[in-house]
Amino acid sequence: MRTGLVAVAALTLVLSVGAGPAAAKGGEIGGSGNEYFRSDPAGAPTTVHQTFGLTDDGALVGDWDGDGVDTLAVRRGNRYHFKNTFSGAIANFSQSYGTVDDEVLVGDWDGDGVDTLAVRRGNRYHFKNTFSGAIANFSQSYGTVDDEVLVGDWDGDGVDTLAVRRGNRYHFKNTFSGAIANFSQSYGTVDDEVLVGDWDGDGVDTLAVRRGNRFHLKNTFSGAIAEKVVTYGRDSDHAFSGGLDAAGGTGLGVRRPPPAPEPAPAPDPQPPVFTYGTLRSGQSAHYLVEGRTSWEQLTRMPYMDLYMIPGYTFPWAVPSAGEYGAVGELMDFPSASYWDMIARLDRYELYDPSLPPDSQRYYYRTQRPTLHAPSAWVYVATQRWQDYARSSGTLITTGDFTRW
Ligand SMILES: [Ca+2]
Ligand SMILES: [Ca+2]
Ligand SMILES: [Ca+2]
Ligand SMILES: [Ca+2]
Repeated sequence: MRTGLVAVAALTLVLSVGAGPAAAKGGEIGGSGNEYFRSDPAGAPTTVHQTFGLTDDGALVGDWDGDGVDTLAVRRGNRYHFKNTFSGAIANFSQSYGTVDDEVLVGDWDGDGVDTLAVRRGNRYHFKNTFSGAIANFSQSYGTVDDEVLVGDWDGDGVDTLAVRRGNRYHFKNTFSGAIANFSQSYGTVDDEVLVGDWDGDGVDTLAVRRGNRFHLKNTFSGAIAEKVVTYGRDSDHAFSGGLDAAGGTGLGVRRPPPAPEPAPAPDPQPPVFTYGTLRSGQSAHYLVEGRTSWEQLTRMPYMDLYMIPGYTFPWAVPSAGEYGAVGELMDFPSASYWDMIARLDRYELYDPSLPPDSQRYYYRTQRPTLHAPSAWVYVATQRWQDYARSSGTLITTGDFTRW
């Protein structure tokens, strides 16, 4: 995949050819994500890969500076942030227009080569020819409130106008007055996603339908057969159209949804036990587990301190804010004997799993992460013993009972 840097260099080359009519058309791109991929009109592999805005922004494409290149804008409420290049995170300028609930359209309503906004309310459209001021330059009623609306230059005069879709029938309007369509066309099916662009670079915008990642490009207003079929992007992408250069007609683009988060691993039904005191290798109670483990690993348990308490010869695990934590050994047991071993350790620690933590004699058993296991059983001092350890005990500063 080519990088954005390469694409910008290519763009500079193209710009010297000279500006032509804007070619991006229509409404918001839809979907989510802040990664955009663009291709040239021939449907070549990605020539621009751009990251812009936030994943939940509304997104639009248009020629905001009249150089013949269609670029992105993002919408947040009724505020629009326009970008004139394919790289960099900062918008070139911004505009507020309409309300947060308006459906927004992009087109070149006055034929000056610059795309601007329009908002739709029901079947009434309020067109703006500049990027400042709240008042529409003119308005038009067309079609019904239920119509899907498209924008394009259907007659090649450089001015974008509306079309409405009803099922798979499209009613094209070349002017901003009058209720009667200039002409109509049937294309594709009622379920097709439709795009508008000048696929053949003759200055006239026509339809394309998208099925999965295949785009059926139509260059005329009659006949059911696509002149060209292009494969681009992924089924899960949201598609749009836009011109990458001044001369070559409209290309395809996709907005890619952010990757789904990795599913959390299933919790270990038999996590290892983190031993930090007398159960450790060489310590007085190690005989309870010696020769019965399936796996052992020296490790640390962050956010756990070890204390000695006067009158006792074994350490007490006390939750703390310390990232270094307690040193100990992870011990796992064969699956067949696992719960027998846990029961054996519970008895040794005087832990009764049928009682809540505060009802335990010394310790309660809970799970905590360690450096070498996402979760491990650990016997933690009950709240009463935690308080006593902090007030009257001695912190094992090394975190290691065997080196204290
Ligand atoms: Ca531009
Ligand atoms: Ca314009
Ligand atoms: Ca026109
Ligand atoms: Ca055309």
